[in-house]
Amino acid sequence: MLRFSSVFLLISLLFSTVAAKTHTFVYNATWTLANPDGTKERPVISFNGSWPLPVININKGDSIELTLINGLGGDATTSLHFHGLFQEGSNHMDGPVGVTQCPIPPGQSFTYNFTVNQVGTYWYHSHSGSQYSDGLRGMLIVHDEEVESNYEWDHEIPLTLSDWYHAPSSELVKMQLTRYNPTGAEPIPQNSLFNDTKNVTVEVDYEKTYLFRIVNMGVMVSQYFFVEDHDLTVIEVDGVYTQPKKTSMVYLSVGQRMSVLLTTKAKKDVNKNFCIVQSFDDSMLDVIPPELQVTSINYLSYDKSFPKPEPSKKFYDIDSYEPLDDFELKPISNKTALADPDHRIEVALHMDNLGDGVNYAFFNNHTYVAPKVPTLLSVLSAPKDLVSNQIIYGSNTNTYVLQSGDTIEIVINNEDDNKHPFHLHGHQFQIIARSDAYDEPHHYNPDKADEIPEIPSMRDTVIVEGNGYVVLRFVADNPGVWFFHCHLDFHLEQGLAITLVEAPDVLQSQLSRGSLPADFLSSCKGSHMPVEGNAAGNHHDWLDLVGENLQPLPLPEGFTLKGYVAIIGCTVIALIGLKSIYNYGMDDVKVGGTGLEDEKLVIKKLLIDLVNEEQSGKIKNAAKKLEIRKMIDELSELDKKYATL
Ligand SMILES: *[C@@H]1O[C@H](CO)[C@@H](O)[C@H](O)[C@H]1NC(C)=O
Ligand SMILES: *[C@@H]1O[C@H](CO)[C@@H](O)[C@H](O)[C@H]1NC(C)=O
Ligand SMILES: *[C@@H]1O[C@H](CO)[C@@H](O)[C@H](O)[C@H]1NC(C)=O
Ligand SMILES: *[C@@H]1O[C@H](CO)[C@@H](O)[C@H](O)[C@H]1NC(C)=O
Ligand SMILES: *[C@@H]1O[C@H](CO)[C@@H](O)[C@H](O)[C@H]1NC(C)=O
Ligand SMILES: *[C@@H]1O[C@H](CO)[C@@H](O)[C@H](O)[C@H]1NC(C)=O
Ligand SMILES: *[C@@H]1O[C@H](CO)[C@@H](O)[C@H](O)[C@H]1NC(C)=O
Ligand SMILES: [Cu+2]
Repeated sequence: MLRFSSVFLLISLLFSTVAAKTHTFVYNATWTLANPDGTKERPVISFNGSWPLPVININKGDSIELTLINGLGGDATTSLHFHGLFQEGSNHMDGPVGVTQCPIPPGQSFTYNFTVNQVGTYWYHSHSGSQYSDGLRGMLIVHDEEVESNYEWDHEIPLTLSDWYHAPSSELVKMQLTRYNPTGAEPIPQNSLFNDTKNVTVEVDYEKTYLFRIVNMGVMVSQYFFVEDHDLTVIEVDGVYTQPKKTSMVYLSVGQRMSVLLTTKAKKDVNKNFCIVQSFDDSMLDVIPPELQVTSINYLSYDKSFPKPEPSKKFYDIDSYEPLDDFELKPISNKTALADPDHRIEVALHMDNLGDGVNYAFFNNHTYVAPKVPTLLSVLSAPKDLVSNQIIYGSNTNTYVLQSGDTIEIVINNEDDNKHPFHLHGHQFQIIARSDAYDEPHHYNPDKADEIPEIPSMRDTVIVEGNGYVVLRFVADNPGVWFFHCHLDFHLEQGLAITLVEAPDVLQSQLSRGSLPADFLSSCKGSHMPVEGNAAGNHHDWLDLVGENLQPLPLPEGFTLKGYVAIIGCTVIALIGLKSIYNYGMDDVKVGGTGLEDEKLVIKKLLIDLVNEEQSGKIKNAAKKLEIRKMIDELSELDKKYATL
């Protein structure tokens, strides 16, 4: 009997380490109040009234069934993206609204149901507008004994960094996308958070190794992280375990993750506690309000009886920081660089104003505008002979159709002064080349660039420096519709995205419309979105895109807001932009003195030009006509309103 039960125990032990588990969660996303930075209570999005949101821990091979109930009230929609997960065979669980799903309408729910065959540090967040800045984000850690056995540690500590805004996401987006912000200055956060709070003390023992799994869950600003007088050893980036790399400091853009080992000192060598330092990358902030704490201090505590450490002056000298260059990290798999690509996508990135005065972001002169039908549903409903035809996905979705098995290269030439953290859904890519920042745009030239590293760094979110470039490669081995976008959420709202329609023919045979879960379709029904047709919702004539969503018209010929700003309103308008962002509440801004006169002039001139354009009879496209009409109406309204001021 005894022998039998020990065999049974052995079998069940074995089973428990290999058997895949299904983790079931039901969460009602609701508003609650929180004050994580200790300076202002604000509404945040909770799960069942609790915030911060839980760290989800699973093992490789496990499944997740997470039911998200939209209990936000009003007309707020939502969705969830599991950042970094490939969603192999479950593209419809990826989360970005308008790309792979319809928004989850108020009162409805959606079950994210998928299996995870990856390892490492991930996170989940709303992929509906900028909503995750309202706190709808949390960590997801995928454990795997096999890969973890390559390293040694005693304790594992999840850690989130983020920026924090006091205004709700809906207001932040309004601040960004307004003609009062012609320079496209991003809203400045009020604070940084460390594990969704501040002033954290991490208690440690002597001579132990700690694994910090770090995620930057912010919406805008990259952060530096280091621990006074302690080395860090990086062993993972974005779900890719690496050959260990020692450094004194790491840097994480929003969306990026890193796992670092920290070995504590021997008792005889310690007579104090130490600072854990996080700093914003201040080069990403257009203005640094005096009350903004750019560098924040937390504590590594060996002994509570030691006094709190005094931060050194050099912690505040961000210009002197020397973080690890992620380009140097080599995957533990030693995967070598992919050979010359079968398909190269080369895009130039720039920011500019369109006719509505708003500052947009462009790839090859096209800003991303979500289609009327989520792109995945266009793939699933398209006739076989048209499914690989890029035209059906619309002229403003920046869609590229990829062939199954091809090696894809994406070249981003950044013609903007800002750096941008780009995230690819559904894949990890190799970083083939990456330039420094420049004052003037430098396009990638393979003949002049450095040699491609033999074993390139791999990850799913990468920074392209201001006026620089980055070159990425991956194999199109995961059929699906994958978004590729700037993770700086305000830039995504400005349209900085492309859509990769990968192996749509294969995708059609893997996933049929009939097999989509009922809650998927009822989200579309509740959001009044069609579930078939091209980007314009047309399923009769698939090549007819009339009525598709289009970007606003350009500024009228000979009129550039930038030029205008330079000539007349330079300081005035630029200041209005920055100041209004800083104070927020854009539509209430009372433009004073010359500012108002400038504004009146801009409106008048735009109005005249648009009316002329409309009456010229040159515009044949029905959607464009409608767009113009709408703008004329809006501008007339404003013109009337301003005439009385
Ligand atoms: C959260 O609320 C939902 C719906 O009210 C309930 O079904 C679920 O069990 C709750 N989950 C937790 C973790 O409390
Ligand atoms: C953190 O510490 C500072 C300085 O002591 C204090 O002003 C602030 O309120 C604290 N914040 C939180 C969230 O505890
Ligand atoms: C979710 O929360 C909202 C707001 O509190 C509530 O009205 C709704 O009944 C909840 N839904 C479920 C299924 O518990
Ligand atoms: C999740 O998917 C699995 C496998 O496809 C299926 O058996 C299960 O019923 C699904 N669960 C839910 C809640 O839809
Ligand atoms: C962060 O919060 C998580 C979840 O509450 C906790 O497990 C972890 O220890 C915290 N990390 C730090 C560095 O305090
Ligand atoms: C990768 O290369 C390193 C150092 O060159 C070596 O120690 C390691 O065993 C290699 N790993 C694999 C999986 O080949
Ligand atoms: C974008 O527009 C500019 C100005 O009209 C033009 O010079 C450039 O060639 C265009 N770029 C692309 C990729 O179409
Ligand atoms: Cu960006």
